[in-house]
Amino acid sequence: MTAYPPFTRTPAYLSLMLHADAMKHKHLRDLFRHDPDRGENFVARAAGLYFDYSKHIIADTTLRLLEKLADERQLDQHIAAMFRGDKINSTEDRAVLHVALRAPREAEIMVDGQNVVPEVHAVLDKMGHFAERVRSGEWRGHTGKRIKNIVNIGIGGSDLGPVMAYEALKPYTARDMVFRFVSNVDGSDFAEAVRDLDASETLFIVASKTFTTLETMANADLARQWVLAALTAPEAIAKHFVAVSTNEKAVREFGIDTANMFGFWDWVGGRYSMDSAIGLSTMLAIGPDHFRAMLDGFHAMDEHFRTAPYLENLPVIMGLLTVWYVNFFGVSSIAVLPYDQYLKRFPAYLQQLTMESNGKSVTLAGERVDYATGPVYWGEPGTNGQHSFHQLIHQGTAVIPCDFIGFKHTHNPLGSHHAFLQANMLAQAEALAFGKTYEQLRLEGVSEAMIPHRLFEGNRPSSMILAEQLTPATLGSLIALYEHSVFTQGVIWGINSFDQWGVELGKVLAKRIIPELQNPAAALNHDSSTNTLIRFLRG
Ligand code: G6Q
Repeated sequence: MTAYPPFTRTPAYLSLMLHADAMKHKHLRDLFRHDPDRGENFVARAAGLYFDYSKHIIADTTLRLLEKLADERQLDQHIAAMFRGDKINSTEDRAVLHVALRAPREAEIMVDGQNVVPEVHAVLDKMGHFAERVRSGEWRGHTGKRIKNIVNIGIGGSDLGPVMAYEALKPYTARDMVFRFVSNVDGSDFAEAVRDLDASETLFIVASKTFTTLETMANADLARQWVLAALTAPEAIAKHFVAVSTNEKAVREFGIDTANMFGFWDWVGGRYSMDSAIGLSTMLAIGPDHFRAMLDGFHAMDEHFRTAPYLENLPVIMGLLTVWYVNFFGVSSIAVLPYDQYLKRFPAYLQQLTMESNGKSVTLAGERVDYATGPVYWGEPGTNGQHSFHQLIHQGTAVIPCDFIGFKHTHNPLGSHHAFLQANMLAQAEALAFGKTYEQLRLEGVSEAMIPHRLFEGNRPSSMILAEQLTPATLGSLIALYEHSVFTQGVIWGINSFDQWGVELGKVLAKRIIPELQNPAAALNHDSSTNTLIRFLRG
């Protein structure tokens, strides 16, 4: 890459500053009035997704300037570098190749002189073979009983993706099996997950890239004790535990046969790993064919991101719109509102993907940024959110751009439910954009005293992401859309979206506090608040 100016020194940034001053005085009502075809023009389609971004406070000029910004920040070269396997995660000296996890068998992606695609497919084949054996009942537990229960033990990137995908793809899952997910180092999480399960019918997947994570190893130990308490024989472990990890040695030391270990690589970040072997629970739930369909959905979006011009490119448009609001409108949070109950864990999954990736305040060169970076992502499925927090989005003082996600067809066509759901989604976006004016309220006979309370200013931006149905392929495209949008934002801001040093300090401090809690006589040398709290908790 040739030298290029920092974000706030690009000519496009300065033009966008001036342009934003003008756009802040525009209302979506006027933008739609002046361009009646806006709802058809500000639309992009790719990989089975329809993306309407017409209800954003933008004009053609905004898009041209954002395109220029992407150019000046050399986004295309960064995209090429990621797909090429360059070590763009410089603080960990790693390539960033989640796109290789869904590359077709014949593709070639080189890391350190070696094509990684054959290894990816070898692991997928091994996972497929294993999943078929468990699902068909060929793989038996220690006492000869069929495995009916799968418990995934993992945390963060080794949990949030698998839980989300299991919930999202429930209509495709083996309904005669039970799937549970244990993440927290709170005994209650494990206790509740196994309380009604029979150990002889239960398989644990210990999912941990490093196989050293405190929470996961503590839960894996509990699981081992639980299995041994029921089945007594140490050989039972081999039938009731498999591992997903990059750390073969630690897996062996735990007592899991490495023949039952599914590997992945250091170029897969935790929060980008749900389509690697970390997705073993997903494959067990939906079967290998649906899992591969999900990978195809990811890949379709990858190809679109890699090749489409900026202003036809869904992840690029989405990422640039985020930059537009964060850096030129002072927006600090984005709501994700899936109108599909199966996506109930999608906002939680996105919290990690977006905030662990772009919650950074130094550039790749180690300089402190003098502009805002990653916004807070949060949300809940509609229509539930409408009866709780939407009030603030409609009438609060903060502008919170929303991502609405909806589907033409439901998996459960019951009564008029789906029409009610879709109508509510469209109505929310309409109300946010256009609001309700003083004149409208007056014509409705609302009293002068009540008008300020019932006024909807509108001009609240939102995107609408639609697809035919929530299928494995659609889910893959949707996740890849957000992954690449996050990357686009990171490139514009000049930060490393793929490390997570900010989670380290707390872990180190916790290790020091554990013995202090367990030993009431231990001397305490923290601040007076932490010391007093430790004394309170050790009782
Ligand atoms: C994700 C993070 C983090 C990680 C967990 C679990 O990008 O690195 O959420 O996934 O800390 O790590 P292990 O898989 O190594 O147990």
